[in-house]
Amino acid sequence: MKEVIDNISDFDKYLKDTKMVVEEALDSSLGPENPEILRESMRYSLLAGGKRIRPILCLASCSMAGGNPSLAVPTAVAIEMIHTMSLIHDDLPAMDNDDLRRGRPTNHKVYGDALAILAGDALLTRAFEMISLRSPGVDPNRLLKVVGELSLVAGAPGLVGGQVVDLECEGKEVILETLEYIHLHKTGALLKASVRTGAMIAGANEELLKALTTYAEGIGLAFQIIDDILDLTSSSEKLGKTAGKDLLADKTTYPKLLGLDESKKRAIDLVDKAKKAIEPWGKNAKNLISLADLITNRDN
Ligand code: GRG
Repeated sequence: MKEVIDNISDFDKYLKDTKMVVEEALDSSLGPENPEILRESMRYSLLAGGKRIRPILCLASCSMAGGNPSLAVPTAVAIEMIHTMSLIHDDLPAMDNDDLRRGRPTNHKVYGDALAILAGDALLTRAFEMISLRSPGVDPNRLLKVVGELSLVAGAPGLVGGQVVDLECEGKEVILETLEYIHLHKTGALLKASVRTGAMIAGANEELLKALTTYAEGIGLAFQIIDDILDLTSSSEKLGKTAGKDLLADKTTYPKLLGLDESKKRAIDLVDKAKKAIEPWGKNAKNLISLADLITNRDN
């Protein structure tokens, strides 16, 4: 495996190099699976591109906490597997019923609903295998913490709970508090865990873990606000998924409740607060600070 290049003086290079490390690790994380069609379906979604923001956050956080980011690569891969699983399931006819994801037909459009569900299941369980059985060189106590963190995030207290509330709210008037609940669980929880698990692998102390948690909570909500804005203002080509879906489905979003300008302002304020939480760590925090800016400035 290629060593993670940890160059904090050139963020663009850091991003490109770290993304390459993640892509290579994802590529070698699957197989041989039995039967082959399951492997194909898992690879189809896992290697379909994507910004890889969660694994990059995990590796950057590990570096900031003074750890060797190479040791966090299996966890970074696991997080991208959980994320990909949630996208596959979210796109199913029984959920959001979408046919475009990461610029390609959704998994169930290619492999059928049953295999899409099973590929998601296999990715979710492989994620925990990556951490518990394929993370050489990491203190098992730290790995146990990571498994615990991600089991909460992937389950009822996180992604699943958020998705259930989201489905229950379809076609109903939703207040800001409920919208925030959905976002914090569907999107914020995994982003937060990405940052926290990287630091856990590095053995971060409580003070740093607390600051990183505040940082992650800010960027997690900002990320989803920007997602709502982009759904309204961008195109399907740029997003790689169907644009304008929220409006069509009359979904409650930040722009719907607060307007575009106020939503953008809220995202910027959240990112500012997030950055402030880790600023005391100076140059070690530089990459995570640049990643926070990337979240508000992104166009897909
Ligand atoms: C079965 C454990 C389990 C969970 C499934 C379906 C579901 C529960 C939850 C849905 C979670 C979901 C799809 C949230 C949306 C999060 C979001 C903003 C996705 C887009 O993330 P990006 O922009 O996408 O990082 P890329 O493609 O760049 O990775």
